[in-house]
Amino acid sequence: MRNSSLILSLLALMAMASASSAHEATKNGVTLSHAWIRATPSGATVGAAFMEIKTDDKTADKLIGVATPVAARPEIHTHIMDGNVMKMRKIEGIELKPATSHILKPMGDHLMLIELKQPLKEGDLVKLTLTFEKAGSIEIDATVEPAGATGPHGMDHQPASGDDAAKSGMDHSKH
Ligand SMILES: [Cu+2]
Repeated sequence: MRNSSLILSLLALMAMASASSAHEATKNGVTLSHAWIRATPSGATVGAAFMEIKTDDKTADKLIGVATPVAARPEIHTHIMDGNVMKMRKIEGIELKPATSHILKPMGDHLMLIELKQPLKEGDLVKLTLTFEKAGSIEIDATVEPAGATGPHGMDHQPASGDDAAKSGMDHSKH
């Protein structure tokens, strides 16, 4: 393929650009951002991780796996209604259409970190590696937020692309 070396150098440039911020990572048209995890009490064996997964307008892909040094058995989860009880359930993957923002958030799709090897302490950074069918593996650092947090960095919800600080419910007052 005569274009393959051009594509490779473009990918290398994109990798260099995204390396400057571990809180956002882009590869092959898939961007991960605002990754966070809830702090766990000591003795807890399970944690949950959240973030935004965004595709560009040429990219359809599927999240098919997650790995992290802090848990032996991470899984992709969703919530379903069982009668009128909300339950979470393991799923094999998450389909991503082009130009969409898929939000992993509390009470929605999330990454379940099962068999934690250590408690997750507020302020820690935890590496998550998400594997996509086409884009391959993408690494991002998740910040560990307080146990009751509903969003990253003092926000009251998981921000989506296009949110700015003024609109995103930024709340540093800690009421
Ligand atoms: Cu779960």
